[in-house]
Amino acid sequence: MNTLSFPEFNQDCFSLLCRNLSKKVFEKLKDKATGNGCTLYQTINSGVVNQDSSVGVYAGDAESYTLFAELFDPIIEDYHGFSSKDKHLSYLDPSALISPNPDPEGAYILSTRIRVGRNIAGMPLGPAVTIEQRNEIEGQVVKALNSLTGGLSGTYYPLSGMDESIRSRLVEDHFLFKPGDRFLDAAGLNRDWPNGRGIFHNAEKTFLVWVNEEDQLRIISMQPGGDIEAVFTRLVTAIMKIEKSVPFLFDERLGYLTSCPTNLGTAMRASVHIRLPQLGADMPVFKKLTDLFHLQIRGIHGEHSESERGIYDISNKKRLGVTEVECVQNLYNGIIALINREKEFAAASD
Ligand code: ADP
Ligand code: DAR
Repeated sequence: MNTLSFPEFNQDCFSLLCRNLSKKVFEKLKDKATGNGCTLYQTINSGVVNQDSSVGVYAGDAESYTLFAELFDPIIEDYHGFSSKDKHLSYLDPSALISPNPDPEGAYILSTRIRVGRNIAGMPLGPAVTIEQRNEIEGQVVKALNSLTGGLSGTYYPLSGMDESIRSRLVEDHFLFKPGDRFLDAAGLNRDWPNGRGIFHNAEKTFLVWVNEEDQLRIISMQPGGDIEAVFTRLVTAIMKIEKSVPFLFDERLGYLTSCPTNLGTAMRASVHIRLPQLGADMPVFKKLTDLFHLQIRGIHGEHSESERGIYDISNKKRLGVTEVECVQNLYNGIIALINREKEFAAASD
């Protein structure tokens, strides 16, 4: 057991960890461990080592969310606006969307991607799995994926032994995860890399599944253009088929459980790559608009990356306390507002 002294946080640390870990909570939790041996030390290490974290904590298993609730609950409320008395509801019906293609001419939206994180019921989360458990997860998930038919049928490519030029091209083309970053590393999510990790995708690369990255599955639907309903429909079909043979880790209150608390609930990130050069030149206005629709701005290579050529990754920020349909509808409504403002700025500059 790691006997921990209260961590030193820099003056400019703004993570949800340093804002919510009081000395009182620390003293209460520092000597506790879950049935899988997950400790407070492991849970907070990423945010202690990386003081530029936005969140700074990762759960090692489902039990961590109850054993360390005095730290996780305020972080969850801070990020999602979801209190310890709230209950998550899931609603995965694409027919409930009101989302005709917002950019049929393709003047703004380059591509649409919707992903969910999932973990396996009965297994620890990534920070606490053993190498044997991770291999068992890979085997179970790949068996389920190889049974998919029609437009979802495809091939699994383990990261171990993958040709470096193929791997880097898949990352560059936005299909494959980047090698685990320092935040994931300090959380124990990169252990035994690249063992047990890989990617499944169909021939068109419109349906993909990441295996054993930050979560045990990242189920992804994506395609060029702005047909959000088609992307969502493909994703829901895939989720329903996979869940028939792979039991997902689900909590009545927190929804689908993930290692990072920002992904709890729907564990869904619905995004577009969208060209907004005028808005990009006025970030205060851009941010005000995205905040209004609970949207997040990322760079062209996802988290911790920069935009290029005025292209941004815009996605829903809230994932818990909203349904999957609301995540996608929030994104859609926000895109309409962003495109309209971009047009106004362009007209004004003519
Ligand atoms: P995640 O979305 O899985 O949490 P990231 O933000 O790191 O992880 O994004 C993963 C990859 O998905 C990155 O290469 C990113 O460029 C790509 N991506 C995200 N949204 C889109 C999109 N709408 N179109 C194409 N690629 C996208
Ligand atoms: N680096 C972590 C990321 C938090 C949200 N993103 C995830 N889970 N990929 C941080 O605390 O900044």
